[in-house]
Amino acid sequence: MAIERTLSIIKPDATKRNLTGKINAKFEEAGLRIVAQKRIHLSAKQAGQFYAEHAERGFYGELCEFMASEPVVVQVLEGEGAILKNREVMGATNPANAAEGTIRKEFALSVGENSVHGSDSPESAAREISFYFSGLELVG
Ligand code: RTP
Ligand code: MG
Repeated sequence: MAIERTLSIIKPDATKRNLTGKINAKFEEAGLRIVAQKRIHLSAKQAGQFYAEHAERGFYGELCEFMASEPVVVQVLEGEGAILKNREVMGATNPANAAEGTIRKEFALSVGENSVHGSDSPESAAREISFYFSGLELVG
């Protein structure tokens, strides 16, 4: 399988509870290398731009408000099949459906406050990485 990069976000519910290190350990144990990482505080407008694909969904306003409520850690993960591998390590969107050992099973509070985001395709990974990072910030 090819080496890929994917965009990950450690969401406000997790940064607030000091879970960044525990979540990063899960990525590293799965063979995902953190090649870029920074802590930022999104405005609701920036969160809205990032999640534009969900603009018509009922939870959009709540999602944008939540993502702007506290700082987040945005990061680029690299590894073999990183996009799918990261989704596996994250677990299902709703923690009630997430498999044992996944980040969302262990740490998520609800379907909305579910601790992590991960790109869902090569196209979204490329778009989402360039939303937060310049080429100079990516150290392979
Ligand atoms: P993500 O984009 O954050 O990695 O999560 P995902 O692919 O598993 O889920 P997606 O369908 O893309 O939804 C994006 C985020 O919106 C929030 N959400 N809330 N209240 C709800 O029913 C609901 N559904 C989704 C979650 O924070 C989800 O991760
Ligand atoms: Mg998604």
